[in-house]
Amino acid sequence: MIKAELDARFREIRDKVESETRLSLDDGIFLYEPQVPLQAVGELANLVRERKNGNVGYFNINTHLNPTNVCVYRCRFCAFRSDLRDPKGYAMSDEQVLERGREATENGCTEMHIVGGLHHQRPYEWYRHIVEILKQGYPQIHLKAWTAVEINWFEFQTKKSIRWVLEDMREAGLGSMPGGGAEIFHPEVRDQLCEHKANTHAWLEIHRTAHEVGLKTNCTMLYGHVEQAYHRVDHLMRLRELQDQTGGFQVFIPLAFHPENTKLSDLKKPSALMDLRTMAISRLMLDNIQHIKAYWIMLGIETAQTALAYGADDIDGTVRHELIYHDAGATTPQCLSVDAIKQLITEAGRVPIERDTIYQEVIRDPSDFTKWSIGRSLEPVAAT
Ligand code: V47
Repeated sequence: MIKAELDARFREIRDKVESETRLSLDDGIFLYEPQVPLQAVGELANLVRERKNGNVGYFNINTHLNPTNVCVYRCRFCAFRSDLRDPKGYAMSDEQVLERGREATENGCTEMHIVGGLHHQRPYEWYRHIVEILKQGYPQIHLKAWTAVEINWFEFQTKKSIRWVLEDMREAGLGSMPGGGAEIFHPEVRDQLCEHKANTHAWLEIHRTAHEVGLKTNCTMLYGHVEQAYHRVDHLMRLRELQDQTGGFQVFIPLAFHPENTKLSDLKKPSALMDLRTMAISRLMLDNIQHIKAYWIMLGIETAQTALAYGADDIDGTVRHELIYHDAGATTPQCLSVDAIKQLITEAGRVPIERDTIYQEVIRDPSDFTKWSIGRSLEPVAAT
């Protein structure tokens, strides 16, 4: 495309964004063209970000729990999974699970992010029991647990419906669902990455049902491996379509592929430029999802900070015990202190606000940091 055509096409998109007109599949693909300056895409995304979320940078205090890494599936992008008889394989005891709850409470965590492998020999009741004992022991902590891939596995194990599984898990203590397992929806790519696990239809139906029963969920996209721009934008459009129907997604998290120790280790990790472009295009395409998360564990601290000016308004949490990215070669720290996370948001020119999992303000007891209460809902904070 010659420069004049390129400029005219970009102006068309800018007019759409300024007038709050929805972008098309072709618009999204065009914005991935390397000749379209990244900074210009970022400026547009920042406009939307400030319109939707003002000058705020959200974070939470959270911890991860991966009760087992043993998994029946062999996704090519995963460095975390283990075979049943591999010495690396583990499954936690109740004591180990409860110890994590105790540690989370001591650290003032408001959220536990719980996901793991689909263990060949652990029944549905084992997964339910983990949620139940944590909720009984530590009722204040929100349990954001099980991706749609796990829910799909529980359906298979129990021979019950999605709705039954979700309602049963909620009764045990499930608070919301994380966004993992989405990878890339387009079958041309999904079949190359993880042909056996929950397909696109199943992933979307599980999130639809979660929204119908009143559970909030998150959504993700794994990029920077074998996919093309078309597949990424198609993925975003499928999420946008479901959100039009249910409104149940809270936040979108673009996840950059980390190749180390995976079956795709010959690929290069996506560049920071690709990370920022994907962040910005996600913000522009997903006009109906309130938040975009720059997951610092996977992006690195500097890119996550920059992403706060490229469409992101959330940085995830302080995090503890993260394994999925660290097993795949992430060099980010294991966790950040609350002061450090506030500092990185402030340094990026944003105002740090601690949220809980479902975007309510967290008010800390000034005399005891580990005690907290829930304040106002933070949805939505419009620019003034
Ligand atoms: O589904 C696995 C991805 C996801 C690799 O909901 C990999 O708030 C890159 O979903 N390189 C799990 N990515 C993580 C996830 C998540 C993270 C943070 C916040 C939330 C949320 C959700 O990680 C998997 C997969 O898409 N993944 N292996 C890898 N080697």
